[in-house]
Amino acid sequence: MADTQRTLVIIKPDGVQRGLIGEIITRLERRGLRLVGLNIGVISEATARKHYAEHEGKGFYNSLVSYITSGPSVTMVLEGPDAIGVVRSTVGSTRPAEAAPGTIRADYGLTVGRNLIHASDGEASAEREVALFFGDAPLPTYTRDIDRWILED
Ligand code: DAT
Ligand code: MG
Repeated sequence: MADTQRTLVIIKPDGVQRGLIGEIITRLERRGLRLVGLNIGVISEATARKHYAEHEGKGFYNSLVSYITSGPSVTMVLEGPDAIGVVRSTVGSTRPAEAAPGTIRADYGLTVGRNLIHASDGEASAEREVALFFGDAPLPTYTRDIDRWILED
C-alpha cells in the first residue's frame, strides 16, 4: 500500500484572479485527495522569500516573489496515498507550454511566470512548506464516508 502523505498546494494570484479556485480544487478533490487545510490571503514577502529560498540568486527570483505576493493566494494541504507525486502529476510541468494536456498548467496556462499553481516536490519540501504555511494551525485528522470507495484497506 502506498504511504499516506500530505502536500502543500498554492493557487497563485493568477488562479484566484481568473476565478479558477473551484476548478482547481475540484480536480484535486475528484482524484480522491482529502483536503485537510485551506486558507486564502496575501502571502507576505518574507514568507514568499522563505518558500522560494531554493531559487534565491536566480534571474527570475525577484519577479517570482512579486508575482506570488501580488494578490490573494489560496493555500491548502491535501492528503492521500502518494499525495506528493499524485498532485505534482496533476499539476503538470513547470512550463505550461510543455505540460501534458489534461494537467492543470497545460489546461489553464501558457507561460512559466503565470503557471497558476504550486505543489510540493518531495517529502522534505512538503514537510517544510506545510509547516511554513500552516505551522500554527492544527490540521484535522478525519476520514470521509466516501473514503472506503477510494482507498483500499
Ligand atoms: P515548480 O513550480 O514546478 O516546482 P520550480 O520549483 O523549478 O518549479 O520553480 C518555482 C517557480 O519559479 C515556477 O513555478 C515558476 C518559476 N520559474 C521557474 N523557472 C523559471 C524560469 N526559468 N523563468 C521564469 N520563472 C521560472
Ligand atoms: Mg518547485
